[in-house]
Amino acid sequence: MKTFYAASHLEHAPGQEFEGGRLTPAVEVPARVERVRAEVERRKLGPILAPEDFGMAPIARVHDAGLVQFLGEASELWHKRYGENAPPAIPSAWPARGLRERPVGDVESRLGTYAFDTATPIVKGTWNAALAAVNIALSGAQAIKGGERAAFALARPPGHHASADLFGGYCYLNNIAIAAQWFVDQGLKPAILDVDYHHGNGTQSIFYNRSDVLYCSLHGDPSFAFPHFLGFADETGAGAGEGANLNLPMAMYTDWSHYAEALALALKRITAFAPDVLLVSLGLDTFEADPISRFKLKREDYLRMGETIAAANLPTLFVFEGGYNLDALAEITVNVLDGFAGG
Ligand code: 6XA
Ligand code: ZN
Repeated sequence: MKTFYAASHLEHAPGQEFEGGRLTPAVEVPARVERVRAEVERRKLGPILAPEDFGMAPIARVHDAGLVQFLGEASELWHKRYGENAPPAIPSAWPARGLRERPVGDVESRLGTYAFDTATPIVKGTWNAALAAVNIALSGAQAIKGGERAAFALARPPGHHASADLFGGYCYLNNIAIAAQWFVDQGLKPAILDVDYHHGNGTQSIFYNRSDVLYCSLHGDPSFAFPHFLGFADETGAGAGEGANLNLPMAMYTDWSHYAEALALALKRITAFAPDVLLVSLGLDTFEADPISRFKLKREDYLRMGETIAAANLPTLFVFEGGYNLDALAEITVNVLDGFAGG
């Protein structure tokens, strides 16, 4: 299986996020991807390739022009306002109910308009890293279109929380949604399976009114898990998209036996949708010792996960998302991919 990787993610290292009432050390760190890359090499999964540059057009198919413009200039505006040595850009006020969005305001107005949390800081290298992550996902998609059975987009920063006009949850541009839209534009029918611990609110909302892309997500129930405000079971799609969104929120401490049942349900729905390609938001934060999540999957369960996904018998693009236990992350990521390859 081909892996797509770019070193530019190393420059996206905010170091801290605002969480639990204080600045805390970031968990979404460059070492995540570096360790996975080393494990891909060690276990000889296949070649590691640099992405191609697909330009801005595929991004514009999914994201609002104002968000894209802002992300591209946010760091510069922030440092003009607060100085060269200012900490990473984090919003401190939002146009919540009754207040007016300011997509053309100053850097604080635009941060509040386009960000939905305080965990997604912007630094100088953020924009280049976000663009590279998109190109990584698109390069994986192109490999699939070229006939590969599977590909691994080792993207960072992750993407599934970013909607058309909001960034948050460590995500700036929605890598997997951009790849799914690219498949649609190539005349192919994609389904998305999101196995990250967190609901992919961005991916859901991008395709919520559409019948041409199926979104299925397995995640911690938003009544206790981020992103808190989307991902409930009664969100089934709207308008033409009614029935093309499946949320399977699960209880705290869910283990493989329950997880496997939900995964089987999701794959049944995916098979019924009869897609040409499957895209997997591969988050590994369902692991029992993940520092920010509360599921109980074990190292060997990820091999089963890969085998189960392979049984759907679809060309499959894996796109890296969350997962923060640095001791296990590389092993469990490659377990999924190995399980798939052997399944
Ligand atoms: C911020 C939590 C962000 C979760 C990010 C993630 N308090 N998403 O792993 O999949
Ligand atoms: Zn996650």
